[in-house]
Amino acid sequence: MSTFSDRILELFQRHEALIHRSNEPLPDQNGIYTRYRYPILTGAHAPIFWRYDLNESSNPHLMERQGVNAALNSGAIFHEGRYLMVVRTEGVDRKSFFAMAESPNGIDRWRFWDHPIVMPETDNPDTNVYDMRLTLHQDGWIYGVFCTERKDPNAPAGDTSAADAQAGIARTRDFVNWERLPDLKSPSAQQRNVVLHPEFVEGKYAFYTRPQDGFIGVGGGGGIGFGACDDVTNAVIDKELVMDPRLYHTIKEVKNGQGPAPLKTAEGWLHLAHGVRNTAAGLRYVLYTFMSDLQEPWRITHAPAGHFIAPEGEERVGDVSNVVFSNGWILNDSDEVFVYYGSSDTRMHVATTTLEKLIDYTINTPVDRLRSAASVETRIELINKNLQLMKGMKLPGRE
Ligand code: M1P
Repeated sequence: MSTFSDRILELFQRHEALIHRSNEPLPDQNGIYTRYRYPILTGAHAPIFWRYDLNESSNPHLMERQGVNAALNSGAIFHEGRYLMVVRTEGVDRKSFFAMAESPNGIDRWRFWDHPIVMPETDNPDTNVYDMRLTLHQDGWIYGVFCTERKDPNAPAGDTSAADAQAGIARTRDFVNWERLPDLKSPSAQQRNVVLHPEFVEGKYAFYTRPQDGFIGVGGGGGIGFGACDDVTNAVIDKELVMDPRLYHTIKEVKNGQGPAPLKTAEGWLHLAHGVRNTAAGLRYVLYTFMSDLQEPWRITHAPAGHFIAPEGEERVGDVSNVVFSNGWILNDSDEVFVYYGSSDTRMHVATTTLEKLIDYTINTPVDRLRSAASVETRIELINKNLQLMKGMKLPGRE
């Protein structure tokens, strides 16, 4: 018969085996990025001592007392040579909280730090916090902008799900101590997917926003917005410009949102975003990229048609199925890019690529010409160019 301590040992051994499982790159799919066989973080990666009471007298059956349901939409940063994520961790009580995780290579062996982040509250306590975007700002601080959700004070009696989403702002230098600043104020009723731009724009702090009338539906609002404020410690955006609107019959027909903070490149600001469309099976979330002007980051210069990453295989299924969502990516010192994305609001994955490839993809992929006939025209141009080049080549299927 195994003793209580044997069973604890076994729990820790199984957990260590999970953390140390090497990830394997999957065969090249599209020349743009590499996907990996396993998710990089799941609820099961949460430390044993976050979930179990290890005291035999208070937990003789060694039960999980505070389960972790999911590890999803995580912010990311490459900081002093360290690959770090601020993970949206969700307890089985449905409350999300932030927790730091670290990996030696950005791909595998992700391990949570011993304690979750203790995020200070404002005078109006958050019911739920999630989806933090990290920005190392020109002012020297590392900012985390996240969604703070509270019960809608105007909800009719008996409506226990109406909520109010706003952008919470906090800053840190060490990811342990966080200074909470007042929530962003903007002309929109609600906000989600708000991201701080890394540099001052015309001397101001600039934010990507996502104006929305309601909590789930964006209503008459939507699109990726852009707005600026003088003082980040009392962030008030007076004017919000929609820089990337929702568009009929595209991947961002229903809603969209900025992903992580954009990367500065010689060609412009490189952005990653999510787009949502409706289907008979519910909403489908995919990722897309675009480039904006270096001096006027609200002005989009390149916008490839369609999705960059869409849910595949097991990514399609989870607590909210058919979703990929990214609020974190890392550019390391070797110009490698690690795109971190959550699948179906359940687990985290990575796709790796390079800055050069992402720029090439974003600049040279044809735009969405918004009609089937125009899409066919664009494809026929490619086909005809290729058929010329293929003349004289010995290719399988073309003998
Ligand atoms: O459930 C899918 C996603 O829904 C929200 O994103 P958006 O505001 O664009 O609809 C967020 O709650 C996100 O966390 C979640 O993955």
